[in-house]
Amino acid sequence: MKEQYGHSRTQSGLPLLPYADTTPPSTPFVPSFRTRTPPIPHRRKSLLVLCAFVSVVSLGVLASFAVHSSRSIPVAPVAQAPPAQDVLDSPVNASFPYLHDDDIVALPDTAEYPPWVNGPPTQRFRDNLRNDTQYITSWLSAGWNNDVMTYMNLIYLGIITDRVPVVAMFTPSHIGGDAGVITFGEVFDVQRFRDESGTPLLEWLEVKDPESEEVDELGCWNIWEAVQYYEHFPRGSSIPDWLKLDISYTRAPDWVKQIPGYEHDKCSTFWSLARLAYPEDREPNLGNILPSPQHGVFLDPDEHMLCYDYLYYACAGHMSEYDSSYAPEWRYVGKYMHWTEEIQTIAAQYVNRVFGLPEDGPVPPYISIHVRHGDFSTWCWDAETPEDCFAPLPVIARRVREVQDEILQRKGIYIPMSRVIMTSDEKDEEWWKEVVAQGWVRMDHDALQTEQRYTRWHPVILDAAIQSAGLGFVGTDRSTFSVLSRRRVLDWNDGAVRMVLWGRKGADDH
Ligand SMILES: Nc1nc2c(ncn2[C@@H]2O[C@H](COP(=O)(O)OP(=O)(O)O)[C@@H](O)[C@H]2O)c(=O)[nH]1
Ligand SMILES: *[C@@H]1O[C@H](CO)[C@@H](O)[C@H](O)[C@H]1NC(C)=O
Ligand SMILES: *[C@@H]1O[C@H](CO)[C@@H](O)[C@H](O)[C@H]1NC(C)=O
Ligand SMILES: [Mg+2]
Repeated sequence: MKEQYGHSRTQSGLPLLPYADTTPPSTPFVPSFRTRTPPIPHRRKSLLVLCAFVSVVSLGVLASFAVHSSRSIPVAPVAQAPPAQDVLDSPVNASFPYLHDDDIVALPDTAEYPPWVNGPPTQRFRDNLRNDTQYITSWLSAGWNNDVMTYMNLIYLGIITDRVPVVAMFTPSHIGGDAGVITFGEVFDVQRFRDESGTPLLEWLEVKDPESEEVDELGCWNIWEAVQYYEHFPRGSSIPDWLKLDISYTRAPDWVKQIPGYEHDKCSTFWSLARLAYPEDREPNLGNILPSPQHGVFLDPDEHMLCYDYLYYACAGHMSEYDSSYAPEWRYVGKYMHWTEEIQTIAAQYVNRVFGLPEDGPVPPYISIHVRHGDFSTWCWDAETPEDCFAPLPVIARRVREVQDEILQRKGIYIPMSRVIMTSDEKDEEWWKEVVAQGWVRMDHDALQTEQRYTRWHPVILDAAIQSAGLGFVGTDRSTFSVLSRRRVLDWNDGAVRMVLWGRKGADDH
C-alpha cells in the first residue's frame, strides 16, 4: 500500500520518511503462560565461585574486574572437575580438585553492585530498588538496530525524568527466535557508558536475579494504542517473559501522540512521555487499565519503576531525527554506547583477516559500506520494476568515491578500493560477485564461520562494529543499521559519510 508522508521534506526535497520499521506485525498482547525459555546463565555467581580460590589480594583485583566485565568472561561450571587452566586468565589454582557451593564467598560490598541498587540481584526486583531512587524501564520489539535505538530513547527519557534507566537484554526478532538472547552488557560497555556519560545505567540482571522463578507484578503505560490505530493492544514483546514480569497496562492519553489522528507518524515526544512521570498529568489519566495476563491484577503505572511498553517511536522533534545532528538521544546517550572491548577486538581481527593482514596487527584505515536489501523490498512502491528499487552497485561506487575524495582532502589519507569492506543482508551470490568485481572485499560470515566460532548474534554485531570503526562509511538511507553507523563514524572517527537513496529509479541521482 502506498503511504503518504506529506508533512515535511528533507533537504534533498524528498519526503521525510520514517525509518523502515520492518518488524513482523507485533504479536498481540497475549496472556502468556508460554513455554519457559532457558534462563540466562548467572555468570556473576559462577565467577564468585572461582574467586573463592584466589588469594585475598587477587580477590580484590578480580572483584573490580568482575564488576566491569564479568559477563564477557567464559565461566567454568560449578561442582565439576577442575576448572581448565584457560577458563580465566587469572591465578586460579587449577589443581584444586572440586568446587563446592559452600565455597561461594561474598565480594566486598562496594565492588559487588552498582550504587543504584540495594545489593546483589534479588528474587523479586522490588527488593533491590533503593527507596531514595526512581527508575524507568521499557521493552523491545523490532530488528536489532531499532532495538538499540529504543534503549537509547529509554536512557534519554531517564535523563530528563531524573530516573535510573534499567535496560533488559536484546531479543532475536530478526535473527531467529532460537538464537536466544544476548545481554546489553555483552554488546555495549556499560561501565564505560557510566563513566563517560555521567548517566546512571542498570541492567535488569543487576536488579533481579535472571534465574529467579518469582513473577513480579508491574503497572506500565501502554503508549502503543495511543500512537497507532490498527493494533488494539499494547505493543507485544518477549522481554517481560524473560524478566518474569506480569504487566498490567494503563492506556496512555491520546495527547502523547505528537500528531494526533495522523496514522503515518507514531512519534511521541520525550516531553509528552515525561509528563506521565509526574503527578499533575499522571493522576488524571489513570484508570483505563488492562488486567495482567498471569495474575489478573489491575495496577496503576508504577511510580518507583516507571514503565512504558515501547519507546522506539519516542522523539524530540520528528521521527527520523537520528539523521539530524540535534538528536538528543544520540548526543547524550548513543554517542557513549561503545562496543565492549571484546567486540572491538574481534571486529579488528575480522577486518585484518579479510584484508589478508596479520590478525592482531594494526588495522589500516578503511571504508565500509552497508547495503540493506532483504525486507526493504516492501518499500518499493515508487519503483516501476523491482530492479529499479535498490541502488545499483555503480551508484554505490559513486558514493564510495565521494567518501574517498573527502578523506583525502580532509585528512590527506588515500583509501584504495581494496580497503573497502561490503557488509549486507543480501543473499544473492551473483550480486556478491559484482561487489568483488568492484575491487571491494566481502564480509562473509558464512566463510568466516562467525556463528560457529561465536554466536548467532555475532554477524550482525560485528558488522555494526566494523562499520563504526572505518574512516569512511556509505550506508543505506532509512536503515537504522546504517543510520547508527553513520553517526558513530562521524562522532567517533571524524569520518566521511554518505547515505545512498533508493526506492525508485535514479533515486540517488545528484
Ligand atoms: N550480519 C548482517 N545482518 C544484517 C545486515 N543488514 C541487515 N541485517 C539483518 O537485518 C536486521 C535489520 O534490522 P535492523 O537492525 O533494525 O535495521 P534496519 O531494518 O535496517 O533498520 C539486522 O538486525 C540484521 O539481523 C548486515 O549488513 N549484516
Ligand atoms: C594448588 O593447590 C594444591 C592443592 O591444594 C597445592 O598443593 C599447590 O601447591 C597449589 N598450587 C599453587 C600454585 O598455589
Ligand atoms: C530507606 O532505606 C534505608 C536503607 O535501607 C532505610 O534506613 C530507611 O529507613 C528507608 N527509608 C524509608 C523512608 O523507608
Ligand atoms: Mg529494522
